[in-house]
Parts: sequence; structure tokens; C-alpha cells
Amino acid sequence: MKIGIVCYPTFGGSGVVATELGIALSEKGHQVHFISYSQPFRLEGFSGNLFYHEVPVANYPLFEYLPYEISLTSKLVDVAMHQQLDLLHVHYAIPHASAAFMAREILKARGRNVPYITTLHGTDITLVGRDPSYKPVIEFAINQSDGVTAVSNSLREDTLRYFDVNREIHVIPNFIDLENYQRPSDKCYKNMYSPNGEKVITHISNFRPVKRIADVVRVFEKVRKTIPSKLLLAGDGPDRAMVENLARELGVIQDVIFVGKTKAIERILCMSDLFLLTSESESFGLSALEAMASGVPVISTDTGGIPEVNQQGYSGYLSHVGDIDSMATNAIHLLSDESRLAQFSAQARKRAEQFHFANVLPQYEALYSKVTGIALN
Ligand code: GMT
Repeated sequence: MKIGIVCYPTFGGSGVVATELGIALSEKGHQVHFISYSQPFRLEGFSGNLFYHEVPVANYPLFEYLPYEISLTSKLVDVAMHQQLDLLHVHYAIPHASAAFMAREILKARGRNVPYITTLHGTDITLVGRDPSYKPVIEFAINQSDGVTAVSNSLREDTLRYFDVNREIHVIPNFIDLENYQRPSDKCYKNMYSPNGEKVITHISNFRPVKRIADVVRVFEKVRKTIPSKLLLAGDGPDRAMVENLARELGVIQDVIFVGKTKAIERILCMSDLFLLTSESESFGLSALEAMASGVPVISTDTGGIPEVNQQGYSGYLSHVGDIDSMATNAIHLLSDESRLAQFSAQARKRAEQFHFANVLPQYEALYSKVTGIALN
């Protein structure tokens, strides 16, 4: 099948999932065309089945805001026509679903039928998409989609709660290539950050307010009183300065390491003992799954789709949003007992196996087949 994948190229779960999906599909023999305003950051290397098309946005002095959606639509039409695409699969509804709708209609007028599938990822529904400045368009574009998927049951329910959706929403969870998250303990170089054998507690995110990173630092401050530990913060974003100030105020800054935006997530996780995810809202929590795949137990909130990923008392523990005491108690419970920590580490990896891409990819292929009428064997 020839598939056009539209996604955000920057650091963020939806772009990661879209990129990994495209790569996995190309390895199965599909021809995949990524379409975005810059090359997705995890799209490295080349293969005969994998292509990238950049969306140029022409500027004009009249434009205070660049009309990206129009440029994307034009690029989708162009790629679909010239590459003979069978399908468009757009990740994150805003503005990808409405651009795909426009492209499909333009292509129809040119005698080509190219259906589109919209995958909902989270804030496109729970935060941004609900805003009145987007909602009517997003609702329409979801309803017009030839197929709609959500990354968790929780997100499916949120979509039905916030939008008037008359399409079936297929839940296809995010996935992971377990091979990429092996944990060769001798090559982790953990002593780089914990020279005296301190425990390494990790958080990875885009540092947006929804992640509540201040809670990460507050939990760490409590844990550190009992367990010699370091906090590894990977990523960057609007709350970075606030978090740095808070770490200073709490007197823990000397044990907090900011590694910035990094592609080397597996290497960070390899040296981690525990992962913290304190989000206010999270449709899935891909970073938690990446941690679990690396055998790192997760202390998280119980919001949104996280309980569908992190299993209470098995791969880690869940607490209510903002319950710093509970999260710190759970972290100490794990970090203070080596055999319990090892048991949870093994269980976290086991739980992650359920999300191995080989179990999830066929679900997307089945939907592609249904929507295009092209049989796949
Ligand atoms: O967090 C965001 O605003 C961005 C968004 C993204 O595009 O990365 O994240 C969402 O999609 C991820 C991949 O499906 C999910 O793992 C995240 O839970 C989800 N974020 C939220 O719901 C806050």
C-alpha cells in the first residue's frame, strides 16, 4: 500500500508514534511518504520505501499568520497525485485532519479517491481541540474522516464527551519496538550521574504545564531525604526556568541534572532506576511506556489513559494528580528495597511487551484495508 503520513516533526509523542509507525510499515513492504514542515526528528536513515516531503509555506507581507493548513493541503494533493497514494493517515487532528479533508475533496474533483484516517493523540481533543477557535472545524474533520483512531479508551471517551462525533472510534494503543530498549547494565555509564551509587529518578517530557513538573521536583525533594538520589530531567519547554528556580528554592538543585532535548532516550532510561510522570492529563503516556520497556518502574498519576499503560502494583504505582506525598511514599517503597525494585523492573518490561509493535501494527493495517478496500495478506 502507498501511505501518506502527516505528523508534527518536533519532540512529542504523536510525532514519535507516527514516525515509528511509518518506519515499521515501510519495513513490512508498504511505501510510506512522510509529509511535514520539517523532517521528523526520529526519521533517520534511508530505505527504498521511505520518503519525506517538506511542506513549504510561502510568505507575503500581508500575512500576519502563515496559512500552513493551505500549504499542507496543497502538498497532500501534490504527493497523493504524483506518488499515487492509496491513503492518508494524519496524526494529531489540528490542523492535519481538516487539511486532509480538503485534500480528499480536491482529489475527488480530480478523479482520485484518497481516503484519510485521523489518529487522535490527546491534547488535540482534551486541551486545544476543545477551544471554540478550533472546535467546529475539528469536529467536522473528525466526522468526515474515513477512519478514526484514538490511542486509549480514555481518549475515545473524552472525544465522545467533548465532541459530537458520529463515527466509530477505534482504539489502537501506542506501541514500542522493544528491541530499541534493551538494558545492557554494563554499558549504561550510570556513574556519570550517580558517582556514589545514588538512585537515578528520571522524568522526560516537553516541560509544558500539563506535565506538572513542579510535582516531579517536589516528589524528588521528599524522596531524597530518605534515599540518596539524583533527578534526571530530559526535554525542555516553557516550564524549564520555573522548575530550575523551584529546585533552587527547595535546596536540591545540586542533585538535579537537566540533560535537555535528547534523542538518546534509551541511554537515559538505561541508567534510570525509576520514572516519574506527574501529568494533569495524559491520553496515553508514551514516555512511561518507553521507561517500562527499559525495565524502569513508573510512579505516575492516575489520569486519562495512564492506567491503561502503567499497571498499579505491577509496573509501578499510580496516585491522584497532585498527591505528592503518595507519589513520594511509593517511590521510597520501591527504591528502598533492591529485590522489590528488581521485581518491578522485570514486571515493567513484561507489561511493555503487550505494546510491542508486532501486536499493534496489524490493527492499523486492518483499518487501512477496510478503509481503502485493498486486501493485505
Ligand atoms: O503532550 C502534548 O501536548 C503533545 C501530544 C503529542 O503530540 O506528543 O501528546 C499526546 O500524544 C502522545 C502520543 O499519543 C501521548 O502519549 C500523550 O499522552 C499525549 N499527551 C497528552 O495527552 C497530554
